Amino acid sequence: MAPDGASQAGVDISIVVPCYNEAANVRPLVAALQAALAGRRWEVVFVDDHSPDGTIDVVRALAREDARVRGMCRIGRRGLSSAVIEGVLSSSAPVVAVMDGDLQHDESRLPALLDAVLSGECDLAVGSRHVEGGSNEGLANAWRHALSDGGIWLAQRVLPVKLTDPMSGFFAVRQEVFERIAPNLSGTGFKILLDLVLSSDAPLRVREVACGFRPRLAGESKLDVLVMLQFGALLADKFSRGFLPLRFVAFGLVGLVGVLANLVVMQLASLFGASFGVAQGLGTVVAMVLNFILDNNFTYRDRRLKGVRCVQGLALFMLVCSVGAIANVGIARMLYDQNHAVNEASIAGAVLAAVWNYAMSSTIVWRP
Ligand SMILES: Nc1nc2c(ncn2[C@@H]2O[C@H](COP(=O)(O)OP(=O)(O)O)[C@@H](O)[C@H]2O)c(=O)[nH]1
Ligand SMILES: [Mg+2]
Repeated sequence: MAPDGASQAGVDISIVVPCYNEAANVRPLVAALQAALAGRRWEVVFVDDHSPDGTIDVVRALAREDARVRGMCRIGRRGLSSAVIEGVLSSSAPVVAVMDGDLQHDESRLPALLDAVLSGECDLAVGSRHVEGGSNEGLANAWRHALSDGGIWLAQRVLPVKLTDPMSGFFAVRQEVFERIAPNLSGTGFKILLDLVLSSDAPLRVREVACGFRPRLAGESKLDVLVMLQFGALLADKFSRGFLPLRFVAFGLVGLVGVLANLVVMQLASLFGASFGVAQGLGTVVAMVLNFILDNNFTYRDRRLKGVRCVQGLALFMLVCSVGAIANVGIARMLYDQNHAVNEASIAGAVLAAVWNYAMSSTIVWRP
């Protein structure tokens, strides 16, 4: 007997839907799920990153009418993969499916995906556009097709299991399997399936189910150049077995851009007759501001600072980098005094400053 007020049992299936600016698609998606999952005990969890179009309000309104609908709203965070992770971890169902919120995934394939996992046949069932019967016609243009094919080719070089569509965002997985792998996930970017397969200690038992990929119902795609860079970084991270954390690689690349900017500005300032001290000061400030902007939009995109917090962050970042620069010069000077090796001394100083800047940025400027 269930206690007073409790329903008889929970659900068998959770559908996790990451969404950003999908207000117009929420109701049509729930209607589509209702039809596709008739006769099953299911729930849908929308994970929204505080979309400006009020996606979460539409979800809440629906949830008041239908107990199978849940919404999670994350403030000050962005990211498809991390949204999926939090949605799946919020589920108590034995099997969880992940699908996009724009109706690009064909919900009529959901039962096949779910049954493959529910039957115990596999741990993970993936909706594939590239097995017999699947299709990819919803991709917007030839450029998106080329990107998708290139990404798949690259991903297949590192995969421990055979997947014809490792970039798919449509899959079902045993919840406990996901939960076991969750601590190893990188969680950044768009490619949670790839992350999942690459982060599992033992190869997963996988099945593929042919799936169509329709054009988006409403709104626009959020895939952009930064998302693609994050994909490259995810592969680098997994290739190096976590030795090179994603963020540190990004932070280092941004740092190199800063060094270049510093040199260019110094040259220009000298051309216009500035003294060495003024030129160096100007170059340093420009490099710091540029680095802050790039790090805020790329390296720490999921913790992006806005408004007043952005200004405060910039001030703190400049302070941190100044301490780093002083330490850099100090260490280089000290080592140089000891053994007069100019290159080694300056490299050691630069590495120390980079590690310091990174550690401080990750903990106090862009706080987790
Ligand atoms: N919560 C959350 N969802 C996102 C984010 N970016 C994309 N999505 C959702 O992830 C799904 C796939 O994104 P979409 O832009 O359609 O990618 P595309 O199909 O590859 O063009 C959609 O439901 C988006 O609303 C994000 O930063 N946070
Ligand atoms: Mg889409």
